[in-house]
Amino acid sequence: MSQVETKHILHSGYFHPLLRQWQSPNVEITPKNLMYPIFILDEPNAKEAISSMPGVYRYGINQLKSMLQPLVSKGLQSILLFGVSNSLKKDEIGSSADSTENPVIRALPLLRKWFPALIITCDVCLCPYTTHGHCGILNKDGTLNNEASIKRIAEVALAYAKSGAQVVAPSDMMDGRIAAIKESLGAANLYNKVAVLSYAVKFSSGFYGPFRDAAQSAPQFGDRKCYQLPPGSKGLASRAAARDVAEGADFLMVKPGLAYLDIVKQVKDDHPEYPLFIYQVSGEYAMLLHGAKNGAINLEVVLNEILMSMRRAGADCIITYFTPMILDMLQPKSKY
Ligand code: PB1
Repeated sequence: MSQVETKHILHSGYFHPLLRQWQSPNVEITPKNLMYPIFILDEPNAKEAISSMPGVYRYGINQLKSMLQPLVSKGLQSILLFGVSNSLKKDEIGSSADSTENPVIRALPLLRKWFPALIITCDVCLCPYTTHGHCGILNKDGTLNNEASIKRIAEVALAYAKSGAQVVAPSDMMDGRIAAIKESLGAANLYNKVAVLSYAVKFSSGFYGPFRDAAQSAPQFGDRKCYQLPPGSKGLASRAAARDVAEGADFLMVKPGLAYLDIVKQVKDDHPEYPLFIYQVSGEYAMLLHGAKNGAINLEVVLNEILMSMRRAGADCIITYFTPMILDMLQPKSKY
């Protein structure tokens, strides 16, 4: 256990040029303000379309380099990995989350080799790998076993860190998982190599449906209302952000995005010294796409307005499935 108080650990928040840029917020949209979520499937050559998210795919490892190269050439600087498994066994504790067969574990060293300048963030959760589909470990009565969950989440975060992730992002919403992850990173002497992006303020929302289809991660019974925040609670949002700051998070996140811009402003006003991420989730992505397809909106114009609202509310980085389209929008326009 490191002798330094985890919240006094600053090096983990700026050991890389991109992280240092994140510590210096601006309002315009540039590639540094974008993080691209990517689904990695445990079928090496697969490229599976996701019907609920047109334009978004599950990629096998052998598809990643050719998919990412053009985006990196256009300025892509950070990605967020989600593992999806068609064949890995699911069990009560999500053993496949950090198995050597896990597609994220297998992709990390390759991605670090192919794209040395890219910041690779890994979502850390058990839901894609548990038989019950919840984000933590359950007691026999179906309630959450929080202590067992945060121990397991810290193990998975450490496995991704050791495999090459420069940022780990626990989306599980268990109480105390940030301190557990920081302690495991400290014990492995990884404080100045791996940052923690906390999904600190994540609400129980109707906007996650397409993702759960994409990641095959829906709860098999009940819901996530006992661990994701109640949609109407500013108070819990404030307390969750303050708690994760105290436990040593390097970056904070509000999720979903559009319906929670007031919370984005609240969190940024409360913690201006922390880079703040906002996640434009799958339901927001699908809603805009279908609206544009049906002629209700001009997608580029409305997307630009939403991105600016997110930056204006205080978000420093936007996690969005529209990243490839935004990178194209940011390309210098040809004069001819
Ligand atoms: O795009 C999205 O909808 C993101 C969904 C999100 C991923 N971090 C979670 C929401 C959910 O399914 O409850 C996954 C939870 N680990």
